[in-house]
Formats: sequence, C-alpha cells, structure tokens
Amino acid sequence: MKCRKCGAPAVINMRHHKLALCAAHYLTWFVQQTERAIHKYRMFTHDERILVAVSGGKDSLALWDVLLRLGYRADGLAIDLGIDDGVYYSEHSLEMTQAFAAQHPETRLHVVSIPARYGESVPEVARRKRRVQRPCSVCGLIKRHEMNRVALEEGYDVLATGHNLDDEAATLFGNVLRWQCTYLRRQAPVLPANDAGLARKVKPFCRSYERETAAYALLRDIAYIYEECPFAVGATSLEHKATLAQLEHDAPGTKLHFYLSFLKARREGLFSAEQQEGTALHPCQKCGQPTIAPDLCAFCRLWGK
Ligand code: Q46
Ligand code: ZN
Ligand code: ZN
Repeated sequence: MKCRKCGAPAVINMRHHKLALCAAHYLTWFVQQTERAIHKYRMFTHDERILVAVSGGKDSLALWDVLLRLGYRADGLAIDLGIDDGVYYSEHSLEMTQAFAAQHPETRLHVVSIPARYGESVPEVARRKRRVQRPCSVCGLIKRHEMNRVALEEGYDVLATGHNLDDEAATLFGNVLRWQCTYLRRQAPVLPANDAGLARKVKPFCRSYERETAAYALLRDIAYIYEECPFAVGATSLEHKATLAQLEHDAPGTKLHFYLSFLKARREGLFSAEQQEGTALHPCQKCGQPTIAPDLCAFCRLWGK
C-alpha cells in the first residue's frame, strides 16, 4: 500500500475514506480534518479560550496536541477521580497528562482532585449510593459538574472533550435502541452555552475514527495511558462498539454514515415540532391528496408529466 500523496509506503489505510497515507502526510491530514470539523460546526475561534478535558488517554491528549498545533488558546483540565482499584488508573492517567503539559509550557493544566476537594473518591461515592457495580453514572455526573464549574470559574469560553466517532456512534446506537429522546436531542458536535450557567461544549473529533486518533497519538509519539478505566469492562457501550465494529468491517464507513445521517436528520427537523409531519402537508395540485412535496404528490410524480 502506497501513500496517495507521495507514493512512499503507507502507514495507515482508511477504507472508509479510500485513502492510504504515509506518516508525514497522515499527521498533516489528521490536523486538517480536525480543523475542518471545528470550522464546519463553528466550535470556537482563535480569540476564544478553550478548556480541554484531559484523561491522559489517546483521544484527549491528541486533541490537546492538535489544538495547540493549530494555534488555539487551549488549556487542560485533569480530574483525579480517585479510581485506583488494582491498576492505579487515576494516578497513572494524571502522570501522563502532567508529562504532556510539561512539554508544552505555553499552556496551563488545571488539576481537580475529587477526593481532596469533596472528601470521597468516585468509587466511595458509588458505594455510598449503592452503585458499586457501575459507578459510571455517578462518575459521569461528577465529571460534567466539575468540567462546567472550572470552565465557568476560570472564564473559559468553551469546553472541549476528546469523544471520537466510535464513542459518538456507540452512544447514538444505545440511545436509538431505547429511543432516549432527551439524550438524542442533546447529542451534537456543539452544545451551545445556556443562560442557566452551562458552558458551551464541543467535540472536535466527532468525525474521527478511534483508529485515527490512536494512529495520530502513536505517530506523534504522545505517551498516553493504554489501560481502560477498570470500570469500563462490561459496559454496554463496549457491546455497542463491538456490534458497530462488525457492521463497519462488512461495510466501511457505516459508523460515519450512521452519525452524519443523524446530524442531517436533526438539521432537517427531526426534533422540531414545526416540521413534524401533518403541519407540512398540503394537497397535491393534481389529485388533491395530502403530500409534503410542493406541487405533485409522489403518486402523481410516479406517472410522469
Ligand atoms: S472513568 Fe468513570 Fe469512565 Fe471509569 S468510572 Fe465509568 S465513567 S469507565 S469514561
Ligand atoms: Zn506521503
Ligand atoms: Zn450543584
């Protein structure tokens, strides 16, 4: 396999984009892809201050790296959840984040320790709330709260997370399986700030496959934490990811298409009352039966002019 740009041996072949690239061209391409997403969804500008939520994993560190390379004013936020069951997950992820920050003196890293600030680690709160098996709901709640708090208190314009396409597609899949309309309505590349005190939230990697963010981190030599959080094991989101991976294997581009079609459906009014079927219906000019088409209904169009 050869790089499409220069003919050198390719290091990555993206079947969904029908594109193979060498290391140098891949790194450039990936940064451009991210910039395109930032512009397309109007996530932020060069004048705004961005707070990147960093877990020490490949996605969030790659995101921080790309934003700095693009010249954005991006600082980091690490949240120590106090998860240290067996693999010292929180400690290790904080080390990775601090190591990255140390290489980029132009940025700032905010660190919030949940146990130090609130007196209990995430697993401890989960135990108290009897959610021992799956502390993720408690954990997610705590993370969202702290990210928003720091963004507002420190005067950031926008909060960026490293969610990639695989994450977004799996979330979408799960929400569709149970038709969680409230969640579906809120799933977007950009969630605008609201007067009630919610910071704007953006996901610049929402169109990038996990494989692509991993390849970027590896080729850039970014040291990141490989281990998953010990509580991620057995999460339904992983099952959904496995199902989608199978579909993607059989038809490259499935995940991207699934996610982008959802965004298109939203733009076309999936969630807006005005555009619901019924209000947009009017009589066909030929047969008089209701149609959403401006002139002829689909039946009349079937028989030609
Ligand atoms: S950190 Fe927290 Fe995740 Fe661990 S406890 Fe669950 S939500 S899995 S991204
Ligand atoms: Zn090349
Ligand atoms: Zn509160």
